[in-house]
Amino acid sequence: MSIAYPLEQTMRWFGPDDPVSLADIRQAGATGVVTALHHIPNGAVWPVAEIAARRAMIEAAGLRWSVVESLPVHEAIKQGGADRDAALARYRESLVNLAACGLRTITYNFMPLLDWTRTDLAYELPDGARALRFEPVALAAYDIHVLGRPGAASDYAPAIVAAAAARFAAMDEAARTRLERTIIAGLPGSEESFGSADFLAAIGGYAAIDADALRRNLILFLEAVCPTAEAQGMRLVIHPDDPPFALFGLPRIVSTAADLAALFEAVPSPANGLCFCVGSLGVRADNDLPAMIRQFGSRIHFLHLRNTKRDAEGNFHEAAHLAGDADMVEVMRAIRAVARSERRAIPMRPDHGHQMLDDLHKSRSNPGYTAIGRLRGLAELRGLELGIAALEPREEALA
Ligand code: CS2
Ligand code: MN
Repeated sequence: MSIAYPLEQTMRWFGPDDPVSLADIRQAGATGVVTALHHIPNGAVWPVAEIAARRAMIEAAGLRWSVVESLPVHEAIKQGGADRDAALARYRESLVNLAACGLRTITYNFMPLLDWTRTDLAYELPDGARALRFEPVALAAYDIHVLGRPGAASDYAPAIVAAAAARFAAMDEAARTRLERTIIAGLPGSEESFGSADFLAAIGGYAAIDADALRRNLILFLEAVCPTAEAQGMRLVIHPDDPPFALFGLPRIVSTAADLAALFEAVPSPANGLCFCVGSLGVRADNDLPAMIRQFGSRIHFLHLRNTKRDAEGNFHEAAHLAGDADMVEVMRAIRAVARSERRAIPMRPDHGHQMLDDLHKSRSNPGYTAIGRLRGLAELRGLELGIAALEPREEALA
């Protein structure tokens, strides 16, 4: 069945070292990949030759390089340090080089120091599959007792502080180290990775940067790069905060509809776009996801369709794609409406998936980025889209 303006089905690929190959991704039914030049240090210019070689490798496997995820924003830009202007100039140069190679949708985030954050990478589900999980008590146990951040305890509710002390006391050295690594050593695709002493020092760099100051730095970044992106016909798409609330006393400013509305109002350029990550935004019960898709539809140029399940204690884990708190049917309906009214094929990816079946026994895998769980997610989402599209009026009737 062919449908009008179908979503472009992609998966993330971490490059030649990824245990999941381009052939695996193609067999999962994706037509595109999203990837980055992960070997280039954060902040350095991406040279045309390297971008072109990577693109050729992807195309030789019968796939398209659909989206760049991510072109990282250096801390000098996030913090507004002395090197900001030089870092902005290098960012623009990378954009021009990417456009020269035909890459026009560029993902980035503006989370201070950390990218996505979890406290457990192998949470066992009732069926034996494993998922990523976040527990505020575990985060507080690390923050207060391992990291020893001054004033940390005042950032948590008293019940969490008490539970964190008990949790810490019950952990042996190996468990403490595992928790430290899980939280700050960098999840796949993260731009930074820390040890606790360095992390504590880096947090100090934000002492004078509150949410308003960080917002100003984001606006300054966009004002500096959007004209270049616009001239090249590119879209920068910001990935929301994951999870969508402050951690370690560091501000987070891309967590809610109000955050996004303020951002698009401040920088109206069409190059100022959004990567709508359902799994990130859906962690907050006060984010009305279908309404946000309707509100920001024209800004959405990339979709992460993943689901999460919250509990009463403020924990969440990554649920099966159609099974969490986000009503994926309503989310997909809202997306289809944007795709049809704007007549465009928006790229999507299932984002993360469960570690399941044979992937539970493989020696090497990236947490969240195993093949089979993402294949399952992609297959479910593809079926959902087809089912919804089958009920839409035919394209001819629209003309
Ligand atoms: C990704 C992020 O794996 C993930 O959860 O969605 O790492 C994302 O690529 C970055 O935040 C975008 O810069
Ligand atoms: Mn995401």
